[in-house]
Amino acid sequence: MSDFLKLSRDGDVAIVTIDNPPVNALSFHVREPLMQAVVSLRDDVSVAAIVIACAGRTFVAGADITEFGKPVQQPDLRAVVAMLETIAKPTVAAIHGTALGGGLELALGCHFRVADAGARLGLPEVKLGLLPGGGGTVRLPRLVGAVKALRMIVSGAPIGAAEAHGADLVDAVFDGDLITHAVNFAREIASKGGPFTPVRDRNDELRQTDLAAFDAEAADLAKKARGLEAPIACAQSVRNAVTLPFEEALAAERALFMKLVASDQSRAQRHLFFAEREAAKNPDKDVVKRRIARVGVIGAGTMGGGIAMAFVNGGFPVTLLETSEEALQRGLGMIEKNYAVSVSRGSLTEDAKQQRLAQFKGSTDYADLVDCDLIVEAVFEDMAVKKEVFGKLDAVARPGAILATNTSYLDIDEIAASTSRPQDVLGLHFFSPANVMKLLEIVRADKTAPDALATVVDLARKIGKVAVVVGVCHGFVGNRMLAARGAESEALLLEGATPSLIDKAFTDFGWPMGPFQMGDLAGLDIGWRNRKARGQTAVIADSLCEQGRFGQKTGRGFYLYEAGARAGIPDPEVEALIREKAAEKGIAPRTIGTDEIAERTLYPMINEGAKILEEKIAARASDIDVVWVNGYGFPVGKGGPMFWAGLEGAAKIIERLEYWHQRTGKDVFKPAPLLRRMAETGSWEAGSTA
Ligand code: T1G
Repeated sequence: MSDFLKLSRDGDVAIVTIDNPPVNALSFHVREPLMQAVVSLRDDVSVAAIVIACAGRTFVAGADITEFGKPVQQPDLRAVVAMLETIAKPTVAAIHGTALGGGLELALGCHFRVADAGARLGLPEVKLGLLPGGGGTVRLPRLVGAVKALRMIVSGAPIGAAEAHGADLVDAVFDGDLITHAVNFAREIASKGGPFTPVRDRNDELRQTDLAAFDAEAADLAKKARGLEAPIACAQSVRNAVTLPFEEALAAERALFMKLVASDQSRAQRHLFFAEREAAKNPDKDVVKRRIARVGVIGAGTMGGGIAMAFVNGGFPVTLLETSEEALQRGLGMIEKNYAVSVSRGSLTEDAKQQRLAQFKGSTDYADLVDCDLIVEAVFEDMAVKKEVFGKLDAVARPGAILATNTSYLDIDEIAASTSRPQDVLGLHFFSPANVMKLLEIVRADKTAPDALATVVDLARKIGKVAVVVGVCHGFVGNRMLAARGAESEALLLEGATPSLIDKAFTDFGWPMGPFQMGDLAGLDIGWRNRKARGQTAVIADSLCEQGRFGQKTGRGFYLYEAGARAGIPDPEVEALIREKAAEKGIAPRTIGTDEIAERTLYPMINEGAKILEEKIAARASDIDVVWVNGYGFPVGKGGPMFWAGLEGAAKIIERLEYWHQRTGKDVFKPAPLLRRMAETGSWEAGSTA
């Protein structure tokens, strides 16, 4: 039939096998022969039933994302599904691995769906700034009900085969040889005789929809959209399925899809999809990786405990080391508490919790790290302390063990040089809480061996992290740009802005929270200690810390926190302190607008990103976007700072940076050469090769 699609027979059952590695995306070169196959099998009287299946590791994982933004080649997915629904003999989709997006929509075009027990089914288009454009918003509610469809489509989260069976999305779940089961299932159905009702004509579920309950749920979900268009469009399209005739709802879905696919938000989220995969690619895929069976973590504090959980959750037993039994028990207690919270939320069973806890071995003796293949240090952020720990590690760790530091700022080349094995030293910069946050900045030091680096890049995927390899500089990629973004925050306060005004500008932009809310959450004392260590000052933040205002943990920071409250309220004392410090510096307050806030915080951050690319600390601009979206909450709908710079316009950014450079004389505003080249060429990469 074609290289991407095979036809075979098992007696009177025809099997259509899609074979388009790596994930059987529904590219045009699949859709065309698929359409031909559907038509020929429909009309072949010797065929009593049709099974649609896939070769390789998964069923169809969606439409081909690389085709978006290009002219659509016919037949498109909707035409293939519409043709499928004209078939009178039973059609059965045999699902293994994942049936996602257009893949599930293709399966919804079949009369029946059977799945392997390990299969996952979902419509994740919202994560690409889209909605299901192949009829998913109109057909899925007809099977699982409008509210469940709404939840599945607005979250984009896949469900397992058992849940899908319970929701009538799949008709049977099998273990073992799926194709044989599917053929037998199809033959049995055919033997019972039709008619077989296409999903499009199944309206019973929809008729039971409580529209008021649906709208309440949709309104709730809309609140969490934070300016993203796709979740709203998804909810509207599912609602149309309830209120409009099938064809009208399908046409409305198409119109919404076409609007979203052309939007900057979807382009941004598609950029991130490929950027994450590019970043995770091993710089040296042919190098032989080291074997990692057991992991050691030094320090059982907030970071150490979270890192240890990340490895255990990823299937690795952990030796957790602390300086004293008391500190060790405190750390293990915190870990147990965290798992107990997951059990209470239903995201973990009590059994699973016990199994995971059994993977931890606590110790206060460095000698117990001798059987660890990777050891991650997460102790106090001080160079002397780090060197002392690496000195001890150098003495006890087995030859070939990888020695990693979780420092957020410090010079890893200096730490490596304090050992006799710098080739085994690198940075694994986790983000707090380390068992939750996706991002992992992997810091390649000057002497880090390629096999050590390749080993941890692979390991990151195994523990569910989004990895980005970066070079050594102060603060690496994320924290270095964070410093540039924060450089003007204090100046903006002194000149008349308030913490809540600046934070509102950030949340309006799409961030989960602004810099002052984030500071209060993380603890103002961390930055204070770092500034003191570097001989730097921040008049307002330092004054707050001198008063013991460390943020949420002390109930007062830039905001006031009533007992147990996570949301802070503006504190007149802080505003008075700001005015007092401004007066001391002879700065008269003035009105500051949102544009100015963006120009003096986001533009310097992008400029710093350009310098990071110039210095080859990051391999590509999209890596910086992956760092910021997965580690610092940069809005996904804007694609990350470097992608957003393209939307905002590099020429405009340069013009405003030059204005503030002239006005303030501050280097943070001096446009980087690569930013200028980006303005000329329109791309960071083109600029960086010049
Ligand atoms: N289109 C094109 N390429 C894709 C792709 C897709 N849908 N999915 C994956 N790839 C590439 C990916 O870039 C990588 O390439 C390789 O396949 C392996 O992927 C009309 C609008 C299925 C769970 O959103 O979630 O259908 O880097 O590294 O970790 O309604 O891929 O090797 O060159 O991720 O095993 C909806 C997207 C599309 C699912 C497998 N579908 N894919 O994860 O492998 S929109 C999705 C995934 C749609 C219709 C609409 C994951 C996976 P390279 P990988 P993995």
